[in-house]
Amino acid sequence: MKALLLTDIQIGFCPGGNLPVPEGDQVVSVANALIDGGQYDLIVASQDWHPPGHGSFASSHPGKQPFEMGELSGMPQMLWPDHCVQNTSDAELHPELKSEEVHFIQRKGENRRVDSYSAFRDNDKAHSTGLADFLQERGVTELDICGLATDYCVKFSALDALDMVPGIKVRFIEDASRGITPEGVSAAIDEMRARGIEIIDSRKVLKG
Ligand code: VGL
Ligand code: ZN
Repeated sequence: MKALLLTDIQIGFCPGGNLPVPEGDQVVSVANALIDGGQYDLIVASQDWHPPGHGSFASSHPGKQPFEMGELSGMPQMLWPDHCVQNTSDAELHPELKSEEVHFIQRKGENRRVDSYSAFRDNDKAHSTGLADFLQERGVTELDICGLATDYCVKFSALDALDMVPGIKVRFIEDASRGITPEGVSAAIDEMRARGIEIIDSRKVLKG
């Protein structure tokens, strides 16, 4: 079983959104080509889904600005602009993403006291979303990951897939992904590669 995980391709992470990733919207057409390519038995999307006043928001920390480091439940935490608040347009999947072809949407980041970059578990690793069991139950042995942002949610999801789904093979689709900073992206790619994740582009998927 081959699955595709489309990570956080949401309005909030695209230009014009509250936490825009440079060129974030450019992943949409590539993601749609992957969806249409017919290579995947299962397509999953993750959705950052924060309650108002989430502890990762700088606005929840008096005196702090977005992109400063702070602390959340005793752990160092990058403080973000308010983003992807539940039931706001910022949290919606990108309107041009073929989300009608997505079989399952995994929401995350709902606990105010801990951030959840990974689609599989919170940053403190204490609470799992259930996505690892979902993939394992369906017999997924190969998982391709792409989306936003490479240096945060994509990387953490890819590493957790390896740790949490026994025997799974993980690939990162670079041209279907964008990150917040260039340094963050290259460090994330190095880290993924060092863990045995194959770095590919969408052409490799589409030619079968
Ligand atoms: C993300 C920062 C905060 C992401 C989510 O999707 O990469 N980054 N929340
Ligand atoms: Zn978030």
